[in-house]
Amino acid sequence: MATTVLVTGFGPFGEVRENPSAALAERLDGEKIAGAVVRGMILDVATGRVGRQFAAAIAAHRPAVVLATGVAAGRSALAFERVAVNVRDFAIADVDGERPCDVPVVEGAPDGLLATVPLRAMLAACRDAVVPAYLSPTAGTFVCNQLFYLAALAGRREGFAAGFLHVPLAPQSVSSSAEAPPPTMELATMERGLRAALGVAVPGAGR
Ligand code: PCA
Repeated sequence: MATTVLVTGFGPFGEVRENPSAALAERLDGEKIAGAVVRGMILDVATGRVGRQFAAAIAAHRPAVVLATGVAAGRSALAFERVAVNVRDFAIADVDGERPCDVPVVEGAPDGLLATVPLRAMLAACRDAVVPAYLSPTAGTFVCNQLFYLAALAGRREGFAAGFLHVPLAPQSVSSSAEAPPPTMELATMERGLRAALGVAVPGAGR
């Protein structure tokens, strides 16, 4: 059976009506990268439901690699997250109106879990593809961090590599206003970086 890579994106939330991570997951769904089949899936920004949605995707696709993605307004480049923390502390409500404060993602589980995808190689691959990227020390404490934590924990149990990529806003999600807009990146550039990074994340590919 072909190796599968699961790429998740998130739907809209808060002021983000078009989430670029959803577009990326859609664009990559069904593609072949480094001999692996990519499955793209869009998850809801819902703290009470994202775990079940993710578990169903894992059961359906049995991936060797999971790269979850989400948008982070204000980021200027692709941000590969190093560490997921076992806390949910939301600055805004999720799409179900939930807003946990200082609640663990998984009760009794470790405080932090590191990404298990090859971050340095993925970063180098982005640089080779001329896509600005960096290693970020925090994915925040919202739903993206929650999913990253769940993926990192499940990956240790089930034997897949897990990572999280935060992307900038796309130009189409930023309305013109009198104030200086946040940094943006074209979707095509994000996609190029993501493809390059996945190309070295597939087990046995180019390492
Ligand atoms: N970004 C949010 C959640 C969904 C998304 O795309 C975050 O950074 O937590």
